[in-house]
Amino acid sequence: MVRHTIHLVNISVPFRSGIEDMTRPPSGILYVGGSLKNHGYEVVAHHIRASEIDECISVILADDSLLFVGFSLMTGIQVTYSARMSSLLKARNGNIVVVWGGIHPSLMPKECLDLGFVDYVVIGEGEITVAELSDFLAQQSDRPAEMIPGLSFVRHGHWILTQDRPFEKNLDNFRQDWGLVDPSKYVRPNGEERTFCFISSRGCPHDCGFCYNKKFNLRKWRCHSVTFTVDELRKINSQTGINSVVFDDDNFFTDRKRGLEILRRLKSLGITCKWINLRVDYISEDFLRELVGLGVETIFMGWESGNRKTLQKISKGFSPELILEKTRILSRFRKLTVDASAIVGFPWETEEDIRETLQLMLEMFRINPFRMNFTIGLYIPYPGSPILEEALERGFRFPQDPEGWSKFDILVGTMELPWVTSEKVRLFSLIDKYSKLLLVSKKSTPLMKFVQYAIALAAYGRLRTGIFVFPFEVWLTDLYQMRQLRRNQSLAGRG
Ligand code: B12
Ligand code: SF4
Repeated sequence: MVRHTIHLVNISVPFRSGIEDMTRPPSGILYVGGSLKNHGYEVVAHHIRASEIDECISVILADDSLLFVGFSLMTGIQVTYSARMSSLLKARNGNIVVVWGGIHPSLMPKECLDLGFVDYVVIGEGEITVAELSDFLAQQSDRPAEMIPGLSFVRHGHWILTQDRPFEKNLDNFRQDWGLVDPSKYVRPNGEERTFCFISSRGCPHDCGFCYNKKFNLRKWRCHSVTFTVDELRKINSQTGINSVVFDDDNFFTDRKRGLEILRRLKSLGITCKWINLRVDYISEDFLRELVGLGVETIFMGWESGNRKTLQKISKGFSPELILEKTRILSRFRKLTVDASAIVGFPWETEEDIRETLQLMLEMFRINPFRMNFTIGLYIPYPGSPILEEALERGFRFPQDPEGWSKFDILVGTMELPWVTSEKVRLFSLIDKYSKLLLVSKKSTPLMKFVQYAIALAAYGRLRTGIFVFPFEVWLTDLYQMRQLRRNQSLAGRG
């Protein structure tokens, strides 16, 4: 039998610190790779930095059993990197077949194919589609590409979009293949903690206006069973010695009973989940009590806005009053830290609307002082999101070429939004930095805590009065954090 090898590539992107995050597993290619291996194909996974593109190309070109190269990408700078690498591959060997999959190509298939160096786009859940496409490319099936659901390509100058690929009902039929990478590379050490990021479910039943979920997952939530999830993490634990897990699911607690059972069983294995994502309207006193009992230390909640109209327009399904009510409940759990995230700068928002969000944040701070880690992010229209239409009506346009996508970065804030001036973007960024200073870390030394309380009170004053001239508190904190980061990096280098 002829040997066929598929190379799968995930190019890492700079994250919050500006450094590439190589500590999160490239789950998309691990699932897809697992399925291809089950179908008898050889698979090589490349989770690389942008600086390693040339080296990776050489490895791929040297493989004489290559069937195709598959790229996994989300929206943003990953489009730029994947396009660079795809076009370089094509330039070196025009016969190489390039396949793109993942969130971005699934939501903008035509734009990706128009680039001229992408041969196929796999839309949505990739496991079955990629296996059927491989059979077609390897001429192991009589089925034409047009008959493979979940695929897009160009034939004789015409754009083809095949019928939708239905979601797999039993997610346990799909598995991340940990033999394709070294799992120990994905353990994040922090003191005694050894944390691993894992996906236990897909999708979300809600339809928040700024999120990719409604279009990509059609509000359908699918999950791995409790047993599957616990067994997978048990295996990773015995290989790498992890004692903590972060669930990167869209909405882990869609099924509360299942979620709690997973945490309970993991705890009995010595693996705790210290950080968990929870929707505001899922919060209740007894639920929090269970979570704290199971070792949860931080709740992440997207409260999104203090403006009623905005909450309605983004279909959040809760009101400013509910946010305050849930904050009161959270304040009863003194050991809990809350990562509380909001968005400002929606196309319709006036200065008064944004002020309401900041006022609600300060109200939340008064209810639960020094225990809330606020993020005030700028709204960025993402492909496929329900409120995108309104952004397009206000003159927003996606980048026209792959290089342009490198500026499409929510974290760096280099996006051009017709309804927000660059001056405002700078102001929002400063507000975000001051909001973060409202937290006093439980893990700080007594002296550091004293300094942090003083800075938090100063930040509160700034946010209340709106006076941000000479932001020395932010400069000092930035300087301190940079020093800490360098120190940690040099320690890691020595380790
Ligand atoms: C892990 C993660 C990251 C990691 C990426 C690590 C890595 N190694 O890739 C890091 C931390 C770097 C990251 C950063 C950001 N992220 Co992020 N991230 C995620 C997260 C939590 C999980 C991704 C994942 O692994 N999913 C599980 C896999 C199995 O799903 P999948 O990738 O869709 O794969 C399936 C299909 O798409 C397809 N497929 C995927 N790849 C391929 C490849 C081939 C060849 C084929 C055929 C098929 C295929 O098959 C797979 C199996 O069915 C998602 C949320 C989520 N739960 O999905 C957000 C998410 C992807 N992130 C998002 C965003 C917006 C960001 C940030 C911009 C900002 C942020 N949220 O902080 C930054 C980007 C920074 C930058 N500079 O560009 C959005 C993306 C929206 C979009 N349109 O792309 C998401 C969806 C979160 C959200 N709800 O908004 N992120
Ligand atoms: S923002 Fe969160 S709750 Fe809303 S649709 Fe997306 S994943 Fe679901």
